[in-house]
Amino acid sequence: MPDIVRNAPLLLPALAASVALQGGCSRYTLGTAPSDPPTAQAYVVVPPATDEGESTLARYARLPYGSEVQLDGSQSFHDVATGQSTEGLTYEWSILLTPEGSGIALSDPLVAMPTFTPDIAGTYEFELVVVDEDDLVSPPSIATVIAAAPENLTITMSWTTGATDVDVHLIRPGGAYWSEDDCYFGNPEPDWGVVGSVVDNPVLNRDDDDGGDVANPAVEEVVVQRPEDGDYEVVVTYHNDRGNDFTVQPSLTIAVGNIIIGNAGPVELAAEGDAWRAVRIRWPEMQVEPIDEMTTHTALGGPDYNEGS
Ligand SMILES: [Ca+2]
Ligand SMILES: [Ca+2]
Ligand SMILES: [Ca+2]
Repeated sequence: MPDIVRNAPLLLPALAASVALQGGCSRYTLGTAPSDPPTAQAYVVVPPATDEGESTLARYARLPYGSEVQLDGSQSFHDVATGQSTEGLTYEWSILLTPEGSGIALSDPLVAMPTFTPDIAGTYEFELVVVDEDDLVSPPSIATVIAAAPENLTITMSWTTGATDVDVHLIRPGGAYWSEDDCYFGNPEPDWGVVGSVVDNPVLNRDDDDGGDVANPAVEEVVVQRPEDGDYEVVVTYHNDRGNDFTVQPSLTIAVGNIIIGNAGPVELAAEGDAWRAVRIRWPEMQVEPIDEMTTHTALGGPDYNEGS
């Protein structure tokens, strides 16, 4: 049991209730102190960060939305002759606050450990009171869940041909290829979303201009920590064949955090300037839709960038 449980005696409400009871209450035998009301303890169960870790209890917890959250009132107690006990307690949870537009419900508001699933990002507040067998009601205890939007949209493009340069492009919702709205080697850290805020900017995290092989594929990677809403497009361009006539076979993996939400390819790009409009990424739905259209750098509006190479 966490130490915080025993360090939260809620003295003032308990004293006030004791004083109020001493007047005309004849339930208690002379010489016996009247019962204090029980103590409610509302917590959020925070899952372990790793498989080996253990869950912890918190008053406030920041958790991703979309997965089930366990509330825990089982540390609530009342004082009995032998110490603290949960026996005879009943639990009453209520929802104090949800983000606008949320439609959540508790699995059962009258059990010690109900669950709910945050359906949109924002703050959820729950109040717990417990009632003992003498119908004494505890002061309320509040648990808060900050449901966080998923983070770290990661687009990874790889290919295995040496002495070639292939590029990944992540194009902002509504944006154009090879512009400020395209994150690629020529624009690796643009300011998208809220101007001045970096958390919604894409970053070209890995770049490669000389290819690789099967054992060590060439990899390019774009990461956006908290993407702005909208439909992103991923384009892959065969930028430079370094004077060789090699065909390249790029493929894509789209992930959110550690969870892969989509794959595409490999496809064949035969000549430099060939481009693959690969996928559309819908955010915040986290849906990857294939476009799979073969085109060219020039047809997409790109400039003549490597003539004569
Ligand atoms: Ca490249
Ligand atoms: Ca920004
Ligand atoms: Ca390389």
